[in-house]
Amino acid sequence: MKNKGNANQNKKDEQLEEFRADHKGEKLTTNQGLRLSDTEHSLKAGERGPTLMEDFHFREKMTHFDHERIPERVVHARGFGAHGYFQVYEPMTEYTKAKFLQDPTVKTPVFVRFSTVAGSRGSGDTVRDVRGFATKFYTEEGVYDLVGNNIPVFFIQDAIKFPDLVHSFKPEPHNEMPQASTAHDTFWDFVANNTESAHMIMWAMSDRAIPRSYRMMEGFGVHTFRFVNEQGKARFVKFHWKPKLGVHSLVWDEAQKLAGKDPDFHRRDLWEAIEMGDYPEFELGVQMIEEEDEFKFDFDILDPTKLWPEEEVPVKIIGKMTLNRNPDNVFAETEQAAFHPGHVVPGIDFSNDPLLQGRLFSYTDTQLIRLGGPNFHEIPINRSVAPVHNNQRDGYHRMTIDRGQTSYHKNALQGNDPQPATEAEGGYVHYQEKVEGRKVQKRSDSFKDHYSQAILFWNSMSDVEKQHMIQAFQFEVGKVKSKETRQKIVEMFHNVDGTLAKEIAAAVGVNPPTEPSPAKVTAASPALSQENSVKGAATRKVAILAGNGFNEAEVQPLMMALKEAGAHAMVISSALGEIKSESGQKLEVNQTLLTSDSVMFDAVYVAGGDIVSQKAAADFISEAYKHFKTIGVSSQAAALLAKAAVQPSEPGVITTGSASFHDQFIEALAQHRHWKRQL
Ligand code: HDE
Repeated sequence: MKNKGNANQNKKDEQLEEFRADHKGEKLTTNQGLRLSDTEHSLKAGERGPTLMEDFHFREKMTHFDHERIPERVVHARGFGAHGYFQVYEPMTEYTKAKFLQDPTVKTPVFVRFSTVAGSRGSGDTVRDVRGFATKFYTEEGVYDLVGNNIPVFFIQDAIKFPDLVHSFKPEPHNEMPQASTAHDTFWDFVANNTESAHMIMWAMSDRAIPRSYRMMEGFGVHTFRFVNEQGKARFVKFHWKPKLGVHSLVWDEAQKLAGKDPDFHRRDLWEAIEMGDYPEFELGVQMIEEEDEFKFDFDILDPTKLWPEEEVPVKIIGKMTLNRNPDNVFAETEQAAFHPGHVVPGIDFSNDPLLQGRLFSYTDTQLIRLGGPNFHEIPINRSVAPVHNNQRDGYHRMTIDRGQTSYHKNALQGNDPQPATEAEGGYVHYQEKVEGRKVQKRSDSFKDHYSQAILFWNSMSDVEKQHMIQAFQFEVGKVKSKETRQKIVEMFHNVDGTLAKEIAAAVGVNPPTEPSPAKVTAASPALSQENSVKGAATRKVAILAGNGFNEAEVQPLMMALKEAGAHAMVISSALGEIKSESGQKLEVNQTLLTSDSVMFDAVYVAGGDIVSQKAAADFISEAYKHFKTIGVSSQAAALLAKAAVQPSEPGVITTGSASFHDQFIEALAQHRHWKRQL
C-alpha cells in the first residue's frame, strides 16, 4: 500500500509530480525518444562477428551506465530519507517572524534524511556512530534546512579541525580499515590529543550511538542559532526533535550481529513503518536564552561541545513533524538531496559558534563536486516551492530557461528586475549584531573547560547505561594497537570518572590511575538518560514462533491484543507456506528460522507446535534473553525455555496460564528491554 499523502495540499509533492515517470505501459526508447526494437543484442557484423560502432543504442546504454555513480558524501554517506510535513502548534510570533512557525493550520512539506557519519554508502546501518538528522522545510519563504545530529554536542570547537577529525575516524589510509567504525588507532589518537572531544565521546560511547530505530532518536541542531521577531528582537535558540515513540537503543552485541544479518535494518524499519501507516512523528522543541543572559551560564553558549541542560533552560515544544511518504527513487531524492545549515528564512539567524561559521562554507562547496556544478538547487528534491528569481545563469545542467536580455543588477533595460525585496516584503536582513575584535587565530578561554559536561553526562546515566558505556570504551579502546594511546585515553577519562578510567584500564592492559579522579561536578541532568524516556508497545515487532500443531486458542487472542496495541506480529516457522494448528486452523508463515533472526525483533512469543524441538528455536529464545527482550511462551512451549536455559521467573519472561497473559505480555513489550536480568 502506498500512501500518497496530502497530494492536494502538498505543494512540494505537486512539484515533484512533474518529474515522475513510472514507465508503465510504455514502449522502450533511446534518450532521444526513438523507439527501440531490441535491447538484448548488440549490432554485429555477422552473428559471430564484432560489434559495430554504428550501434548507437549500445553506445548510449553503456555510456550512461558507465557514468551512473556520483561521489558519495564525504561524511554521512550512508543514509535514508522520507517525505512528510511539519505543523506548528501555536503562533511563534513573539519569538520569530519565520512564516512557517506562525499558522497552526499550515502544513509545511519536509524531506528528512537520517544517516550514519563514518561509513561508506554501502556500510551497515547499526554500527556505533553518530546519526545525522537533516530536515529540509519547503517553506513559502524558501528552503530552510535544519541539519542536525542525534547527539546535542560535537567533537570539536572550530570548523577548521573538521578535516582532521574526519581523517582520524575514517578507515586508515594505508589499508582502508576498519569500515564504519571508530574502534581504531587514529581515532583514539585524535581523541587523546584533542581533549575538547571528551563530552562528545561520552555520548558516542553511550547507547545513543546504537539507536533501535531512526523513529526512536532525538535530533539536535547542536549549534546556537538565533530567533528574530518582527520587531527585530533576537534570542539565542537551540533546536530539538523529540520522537513520540521515545528514545530507545539496541544492545551492542545485537547491533553488531544486525550489521551482518540485515545491514539495512534502520532503512527497512523506516520504510516499513511508513508503508504500514505507522508514520514516525517528532516534536520540534526550542530552548531559548535572552541576549542579555548570554554570559549567565557556567559554559559558553557559543561552544558546540556544550549543551544547555534542559532543567536549566526548558525545552518548549512548538510543533510536530510527521513522516508519511517514502521516496519514489532513492537516488533521485535521498542521494541528490543537498542540505546546508546556511539555508535559512527570515526570523532564523546564526550565532558566532566557530563550528557553525565553518559549516556555512562547507556544505555548498561539497555539493559542487558531489552534484557536479552550481545548479544543484534545480534538482527536483532541492527545488524551493517559493519562486526563484535572480541573475545567476548557466553552468552545468541548467534547467531553467531564463528569458530576457538582462542578467545583471542594476539594469534599466528590464526595469531593474528582479528587484531586492524590502524587509517588509520578506527580504532577508542579517541580524545586526555588534562585533569588535582583533584578527587572531585563537580560541576563547571560555571554551577551555573540556570535562564538566562530560561529567554531567556520566552523572546522569542509570547504572545500566554506565555499564554499557564502560563496555563500549573497553571494546573501542581494546581495538587500539598503540599501548601509549590506550594509556592516554585512560588518563583522559580519569578526568571524568575514576571508576570509568579503572574499568577501561583493566580491560585494555594499561595502568589504572593512581590518584583520585579530579572530577568535581556533582550535578546530573535526568533528561539525558534514556531510562526516563517515553515507553510503549506501539510499532514494536514481535516474532511468533509456530509450527504444525501450535495452540491456536492461545495464539489468536495474542495476535489480536498485539494489533490493538499497535504492535506487529510476524509468524516464523521452519519453512514458508502454511502451518496448521492442533484443530486444523491454517496460519500463513511470514519468515523462516533461516531467513529471520531474533535480533530483528523486539520480542518473541513461542506459540508451539513441531518447531519447539528445533535447536534454532531454542537459539532464538536464548538470543532474545541475552538481549533483554520480552519472551512469551505458550503452555505447549514451556520445555523450550529450559532448552534455552531461561528461567520462567526472570523479568520479562511471561508464561501462559494467567488470564492476564496478554496484558502482561504487552506491558512487558512496552518496557523495551528488561535490564534487571543483567544486574
Ligand atoms: Fe556536517 N557535513 N559538517 N555536521 N553534516 C556534511 O555535507 C561539516 C557537523 C551533518 O543527510 C557534508 O552534503 C563541517 C555538525 C549532517 O545529506 C559536509 C563540520 C553537524 C550531514 C559537512 C560539520 C553536522 C552532514 C558532507 C564542522 C550536526 C548529512 C556531505 C564544522 C549539527 C546531511 C554534505 C545529509 C554532511 C561538513 C559538522 C550534521 C562535508 C565542515 C556539528 C546531518 O559539507
